Amino acid sequence: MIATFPPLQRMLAAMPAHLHADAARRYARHEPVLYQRLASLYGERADFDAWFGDLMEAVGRLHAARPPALLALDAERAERPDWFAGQRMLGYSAYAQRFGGTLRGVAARIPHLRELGVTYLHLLPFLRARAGESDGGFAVASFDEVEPALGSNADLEDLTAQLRENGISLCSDMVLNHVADDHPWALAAVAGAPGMLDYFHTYPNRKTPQRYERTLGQVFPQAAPGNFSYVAALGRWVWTTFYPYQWDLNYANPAVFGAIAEALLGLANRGVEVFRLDSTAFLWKREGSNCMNQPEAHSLLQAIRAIVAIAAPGVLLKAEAIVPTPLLPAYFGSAAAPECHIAYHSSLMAAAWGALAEQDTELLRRVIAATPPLPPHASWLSYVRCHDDIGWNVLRGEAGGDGADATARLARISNFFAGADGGYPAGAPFQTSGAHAAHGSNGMAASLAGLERADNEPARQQALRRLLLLHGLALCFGALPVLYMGDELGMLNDYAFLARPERAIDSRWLQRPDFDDARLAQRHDGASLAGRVHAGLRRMIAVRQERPELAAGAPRALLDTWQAALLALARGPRFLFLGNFSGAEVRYQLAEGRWTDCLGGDARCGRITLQPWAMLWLEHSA
Ligand code: OTU
Repeated sequence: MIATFPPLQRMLAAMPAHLHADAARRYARHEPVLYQRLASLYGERADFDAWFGDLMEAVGRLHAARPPALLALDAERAERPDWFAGQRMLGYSAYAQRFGGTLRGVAARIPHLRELGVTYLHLLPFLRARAGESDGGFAVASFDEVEPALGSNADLEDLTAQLRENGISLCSDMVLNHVADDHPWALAAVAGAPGMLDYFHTYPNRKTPQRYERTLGQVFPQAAPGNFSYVAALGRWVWTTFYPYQWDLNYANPAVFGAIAEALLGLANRGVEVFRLDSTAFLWKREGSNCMNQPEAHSLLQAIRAIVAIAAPGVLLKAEAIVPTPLLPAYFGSAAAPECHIAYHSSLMAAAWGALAEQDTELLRRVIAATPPLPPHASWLSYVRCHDDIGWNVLRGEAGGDGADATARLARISNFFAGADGGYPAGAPFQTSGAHAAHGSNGMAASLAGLERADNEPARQQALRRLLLLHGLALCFGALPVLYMGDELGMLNDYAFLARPERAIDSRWLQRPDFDDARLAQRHDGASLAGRVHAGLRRMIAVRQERPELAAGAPRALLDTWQAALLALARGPRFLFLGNFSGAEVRYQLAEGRWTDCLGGDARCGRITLQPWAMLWLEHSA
């Protein structure tokens, strides 16, 4: 009668005796939140306690399977719970296929990452993906198997080990919200296997979907309109927030939670140190709401955090919640019930681009002012670009301040990046219904900053300044900054996707080029554009590494500049970031004393001038 044993006993029985004492201590600490959150979601079920016991047995089994090197890492990280929030942490994000061809090819790029100072590599989805189009791997067909075109599970274990030896943590996506329509769970549902339909949200007709649609938003209104798809093989409507082949999982079913938790721990045991929890905001559906950021979604994340804290305590969770600024902090949870260690600050990213477009830092200042201090052992993630669009909707609140028309304002920004009126950007609107609407913008950072269109040296210099300005802010803000593959070399848009009809509808492919080895070879050539970008970034990264006041948790303060285009961000009493987001010179009165230019210029004092799009990193030296 094993099911009547208490859950702790069942967990311990699944692991060898030498792991018992530590595991029992972690269990005592995290079980209250875990049990409470899961009981709040599933406690009404008659079999809840038996299910919870099964879950803890699985957790014990997966902890027992954790390789010794990772157990050692767990112990080391427990000693330094802020290890990921320091000023030496630097991330890099890439598609494995684009960056290295295969996982082995990625391993061969480690010297490039080390030279940049990277300590954290986010490889976009590398698990077995749906056959055919797979939303860049975000339609996962197996959580237990590396995509065969990229390599094997053994290659993944080799890669994580090599990265670890080089001081780089591997971050993997964990696509929680949905699976591919050819994932075994979906196939089993189609085959009529008992219980499998309940892994998904399905409906016999459009009645219920239409009720939900009244309050739902749309992520891909052009490429994949609506949130439900008719699946002929099922004869039913299926909830598909993203593409029709990505079936949303039903977290009201505890079996889904258990399966996902086990999949995550399994990957952690292969050496994944950080999980990017994809689309975390969408996990729970509630009629009459937009089905984002629901309290139950937070309960699910807190339960996952507790399981990780028990079974793989060195592992980090990162929230990918692309939501308005006021809704972001909840993804860190609280001291009593922590959630994710790291959260994307997409408002900061979007507002920085917005500031370039408007030549005004108002949006940016609003976002920074609305960013609360971090809870202990947590970090924002800052970035300039990623594989997705720059989503403008997260800024509706800030853009609508003081009675402004948020839609019109964001549409102007979006049009600007599409190159309207002969502006410098070479970008594309994303999922926008017209010039008066705003959804997102796409393009590589360098193309959006003007490098693609620049046809003379002054234009190139200004584009470079804009590119470095945005990266400078991401590096100074107080976050884990993550570079996007190719941006370190000023790589430009890739238009090849337009030739493939199934991709042409999704301009995010603009920013998914193959890594350019020719540019890589130029990185030390100061006469080349790649070399200029690389050197500029390297210098900032090196300066940041030496300054603890730039760490994620260190204090920050916005200073008044009395000029709309100029952002002044103080980090501690001595460090000052100044950024001119306009094409005109701006002046600024420095506080008394001498200021060293950390990026290599002359020392400054008194009233100074910043050239168009120029940036200064100053340190008070008197
Ligand atoms: C995430 O993105 C991924 O980053 C995308 O690449 C995937 O297409 C998507 O999930 C589905 O797996 O909703 O909360 O607007 O920002 O799709 C995050 C486009 C998401 C992305 C959005 C996003």
